[in-house]
Amino acid sequence: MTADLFEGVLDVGPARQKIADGATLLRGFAKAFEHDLMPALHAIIAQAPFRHMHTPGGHQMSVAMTNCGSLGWVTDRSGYRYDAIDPEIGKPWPAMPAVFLLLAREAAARAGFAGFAPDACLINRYEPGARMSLHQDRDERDFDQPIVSVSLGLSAVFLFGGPKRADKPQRYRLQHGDVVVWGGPSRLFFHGVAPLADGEHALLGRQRINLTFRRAR
Ligand code: MD3
Ligand code: FE
Repeated sequence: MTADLFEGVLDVGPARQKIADGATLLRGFAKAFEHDLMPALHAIIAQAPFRHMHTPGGHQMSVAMTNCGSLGWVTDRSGYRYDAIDPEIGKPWPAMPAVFLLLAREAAARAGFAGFAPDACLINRYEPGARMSLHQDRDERDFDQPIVSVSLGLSAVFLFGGPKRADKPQRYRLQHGDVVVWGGPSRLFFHGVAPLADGEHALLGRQRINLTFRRAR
């Protein structure tokens, strides 16, 4: 990426914003990958369609999900876990496309996590009204590995709390192309997404898609 050539030469300023200890916001970072990202995303969805999973408590999630990579995150009545098999299809999740891996690696490297090699990408689809309540991501084996999130389509208000559920969340508007790398202490902070407001995005229409890249094992 051009920005890398200029790193240390030009001040990239607001392009890289530290939002917490270990958390880095890269505004618009994914836009340079958009052209290859969209067809890769469509190919995944064709093989492993979005579905509304159930929480262990029996509630259906308002966010629809699918995965790519050698492992996918799933939830059902028996709990949360990573699984190599898509339970809807009974087959392995689609492979992680090269452009997904490249985007995740480059973003992680820019945030100080060189060598990030995700084995799972959870793909979340928000339609107007969909939300994600405050939670921690604790189903991965090694919390020293960061999580890289990529926002596409309609913007959303991201709620970013602290190490305790009761910590009052800060609100960040995440827009199309924004990438956040969550490592260090922030890796285990509570977070969520406020109900998606209605709107129309030029590329994605009436939805927000979030990719989260993880090292599950
Ligand atoms: C902070 N997804 O899939 S991405 C999730 O927008 C999830 O779909 C939200 O939370 C979404 O688990 C938020 C930002 C995010 C992802 C993982 C994190 C923030 C995080 C892990 C630790 C701390
Ligand atoms: Fe999460």
